[in-house]
Amino acid sequence: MKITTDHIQISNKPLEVSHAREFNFLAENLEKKGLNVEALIQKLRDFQIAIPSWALGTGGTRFGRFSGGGEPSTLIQKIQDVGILHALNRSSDSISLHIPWDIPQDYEAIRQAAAEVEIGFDAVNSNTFQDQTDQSLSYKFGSLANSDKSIRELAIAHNQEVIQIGEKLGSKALTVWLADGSSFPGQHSFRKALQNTHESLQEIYQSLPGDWNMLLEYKPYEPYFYTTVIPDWGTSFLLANKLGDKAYTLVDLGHHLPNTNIEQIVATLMTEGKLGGFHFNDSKYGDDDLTVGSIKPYQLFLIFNELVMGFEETSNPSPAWMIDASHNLKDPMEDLLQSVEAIKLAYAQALIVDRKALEAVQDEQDLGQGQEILQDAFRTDLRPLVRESIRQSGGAISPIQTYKGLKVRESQIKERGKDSKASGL
Ligand code: RM4
Ligand code: MN
Ligand code: MN
Repeated sequence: MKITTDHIQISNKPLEVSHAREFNFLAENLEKKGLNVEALIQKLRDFQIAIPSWALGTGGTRFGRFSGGGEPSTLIQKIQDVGILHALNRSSDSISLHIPWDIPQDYEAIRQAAAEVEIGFDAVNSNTFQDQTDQSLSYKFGSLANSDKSIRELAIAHNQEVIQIGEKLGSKALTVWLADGSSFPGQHSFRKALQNTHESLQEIYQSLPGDWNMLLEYKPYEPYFYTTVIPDWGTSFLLANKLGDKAYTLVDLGHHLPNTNIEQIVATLMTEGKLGGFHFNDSKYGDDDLTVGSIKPYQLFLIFNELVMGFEETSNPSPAWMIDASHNLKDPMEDLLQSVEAIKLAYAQALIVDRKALEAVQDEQDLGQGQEILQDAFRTDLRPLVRESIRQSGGAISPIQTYKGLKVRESQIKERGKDSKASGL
């Protein structure tokens, strides 16, 4: 199914009057506060969040997987699904591929399919956390960190191949999420594992084209449960620094122990100019990969508050934004639309924070007023502003309502069948 401008116009029609009323009321209030509404809308329109190919199908847990039906079973279908999301909200103009789940067969056809739905290719992701059929050596006990040189070489070669694939599609970054770690004390040497990882990453780094970046994720546990070689932002930052200018730390919201102050991590990384990428999701306990904004919207706002300040006050380059989620109950497409909306809302809230006033109360140590300023922004209902930004970009005033109204999932099931299965997790 392809979403046309007619679809959008017809579904927007009945919403136009009430949307205009809500938006005008909000715009007037924002202008009264001295905010430039047009500029806010432009910033929201420009903010594009990549969709990972693996979030389009139904994920599972280690106990089971319940397919939702109509999943994209080929790369072209995945691209078409991102095209549908982008047509609805004009906010996701790229797809992030995971290799080998998404190895293109016919590059021309893939590039064409993407161009048809006006999307490009975001960072490519390597996978050394699974063994592939016919793989000569196993990653069971690690890949880039493995004590066995030939296994490290295999993992390095895989990452180099991922770069080559990305180059043919126009990607500009390689994201490395290294699962390597240990599940038991004594299983491996921390120092050797880190050293091996550094050396392996160096080799991969040397294969990066001049205009590419390397984004290094971190994660405290899982799939290993005692240690992870890159467990935290500090280790990722250390490696990125050693590697060079093209290496950055990537913050994945689900990759922290509960209650970690992620907004502070963001501030520190931006101060050092090393925040290169961002994976959005929400979590209650661990790497839950839940819908962005569904559990801790205030935390998301505080993170955006730091991001917005970082944009203004540091020279950190604009990070690569991506949703990294896996939905095992909700329709993935609905989940992604909700996630994008939550991200844009948090961004909008951060944009309206009265920064000058906040700085002044910080100097005066007026703690109560500081909270008032932040929460005034957080509690302002900015949904009409986000909707207006999407409408002005040619999208749907209510992307989710339009998605449901057009019965997109039903038509996918008809086209692809009830049991089609997306490659991925
Ligand atoms: C990991 C990590 C990576 C993603 C995989 C599928 O937990 O978040 O970014 O590539 O999951
Ligand atoms: Mn991630
Ligand atoms: Mn993750």
